[in-house]
Amino acid sequence: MISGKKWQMAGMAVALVLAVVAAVLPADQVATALDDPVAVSGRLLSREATGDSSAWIEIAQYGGYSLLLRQEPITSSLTTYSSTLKDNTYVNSQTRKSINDWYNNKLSSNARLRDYAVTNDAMRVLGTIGAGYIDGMSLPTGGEARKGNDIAFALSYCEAALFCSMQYSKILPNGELFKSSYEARKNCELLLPEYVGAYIAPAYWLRTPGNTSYSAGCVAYTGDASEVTYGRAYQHTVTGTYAHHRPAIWVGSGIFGSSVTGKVWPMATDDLGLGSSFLQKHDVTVELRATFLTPAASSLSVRAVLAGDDGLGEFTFENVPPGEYVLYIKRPGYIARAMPVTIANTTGSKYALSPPGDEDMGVFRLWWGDCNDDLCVDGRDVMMIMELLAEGVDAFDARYNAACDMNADGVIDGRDTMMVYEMWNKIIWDYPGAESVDVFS
Ligand SMILES: [Ca+2]
Ligand SMILES: [Ca+2]
Repeated sequence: MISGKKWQMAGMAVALVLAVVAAVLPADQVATALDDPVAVSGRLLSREATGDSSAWIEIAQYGGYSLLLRQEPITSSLTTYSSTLKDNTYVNSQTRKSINDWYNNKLSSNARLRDYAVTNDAMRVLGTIGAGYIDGMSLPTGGEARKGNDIAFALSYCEAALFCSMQYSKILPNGELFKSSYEARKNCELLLPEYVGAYIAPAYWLRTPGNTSYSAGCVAYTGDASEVTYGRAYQHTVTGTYAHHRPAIWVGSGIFGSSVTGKVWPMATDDLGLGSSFLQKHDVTVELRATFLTPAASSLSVRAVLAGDDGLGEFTFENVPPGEYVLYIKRPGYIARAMPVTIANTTGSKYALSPPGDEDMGVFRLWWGDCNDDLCVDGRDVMMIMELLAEGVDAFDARYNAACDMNADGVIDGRDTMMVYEMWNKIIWDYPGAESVDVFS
């Protein structure tokens, strides 16, 4: 139950935010409607996750949908807004034509982006000049959209101002300037090509017309010799100016995949006064691998973190694409643990993984004694310890091997040997859940 005091504090926080907004923004600033899309900051979808040759940036959310903007323009070449230079309507523009051609003909036909793309109403909300900043807000309409015109589209002026720009102005040269939101600026900083301070061309065209018949909306790198105009959304860029075509698209947020968590034991907890570098040698690494022998990409490889007093650890993966994986858990000196895992194709799911049966009580417990990482505990592991023991190797020695110091006390000695005997003859397939894992491919 939330106490009255907390409610009161929340109310004060809202009042404070409103007061700040009111102080900064001029009177003609129109607040966005409550059910408008909300700006979000810079989740990147990799090339692998989209099947496109560029990564994409999530710039806004609406219900279970995400508005994505392509991190790179369609082509590196700069192009005018329209072929006649005088026509500033998006429907006839080169920008729209190029974006449609890209979506229908250039993007791979089996790109994952197509699996999540949905229809939208962007062509009905192009945005107009001087009508405030809620004019031109597209929404997803949820239909299947693997192909078709205007599934991918140029942002409107208001979408650029609110979701991906550093600053925005109504009309140059005398339009009032506003600083874009934190989220919009973070997203703008992610755009490629990176701003290097010498660009003379606008960054990308918008679908909103400009304030004269020869101008269109645009987000500029630089545009005015007397001002710093990096990342500024304009409605006054001449259609004959050269700029990029950069598509946006509404997708189901399920494209970002699921979060996957679980618990492991035991973690090393005492750094012996040697600092974090000592503990890192004993880290528990957790991966979601395609096969047992295929190391995971960095996005699917994490280190467990301490989650309790008794060496309990937990791991978390974010944005896991749906698919079949081998969960792979490894601490030096411990038998690698593995289990087949299926991540289903559903929006925003959370998976808490645990081993089958009662033996582990929901925790992926690791068995010690496998110094040479051959997935079984036997005399060869004892031999490895004996060699270092004979030379008195400890944590200060360059030859220190964490896999032979299973109790992580900084010394390789008889106590580690005893640990090997405790798990004598255990093999990876003895772990609950690991019976069917193919460790040879
Ligand atoms: Ca072994
Ligand atoms: Ca030891």
